[in-house]
Amino acid sequence: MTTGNRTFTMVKPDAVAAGNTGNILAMIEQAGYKIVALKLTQLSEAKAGEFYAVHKERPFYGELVSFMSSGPIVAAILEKDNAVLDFRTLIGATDPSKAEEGTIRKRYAKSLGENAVHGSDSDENAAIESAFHFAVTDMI
Ligand code: 3AN
Repeated sequence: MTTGNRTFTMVKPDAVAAGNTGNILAMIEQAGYKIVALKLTQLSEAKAGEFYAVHKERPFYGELVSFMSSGPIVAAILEKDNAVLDFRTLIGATDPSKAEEGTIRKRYAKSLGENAVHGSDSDENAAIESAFHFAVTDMI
């Protein structure tokens, strides 16, 4: 894996429940990403807590963990040049009311908490988050 060409994403429980998984994956592919690993899964509260441990001290941590374990998610590893930064642009601002037109969150996010999609914020976290969800043998 070349540094900088992979990112990790989750279609969050709100978007999976609303039937938007296919549309979101289509937007991702149309933006030039190749899907190199993909699975439908559900996080336990413990696993969601571990995934978001960096936010442990934040006031929304409990809400975030309970939401992220509330239903199925779709986890994926995506490949493209400049994957992490370009994907942050594609998903848009954390708060969908501040997200640019044409972004995934502008189109599909409900609120700051239920914001449709996750995207890694650095190459280092992309690698950590990918390894959290996938074995090397799951990746193409
Ligand atoms: P992003 O997902 O854009 O990287 P982070 O890392 O600041 O945003 O936050 C992680 C997740 O925590 C967000 N995707 C969102 O679901 C949730 N979150 C962030 N801020 C809030 C907030 N003020 N209230 C509720 N949930 C929040």
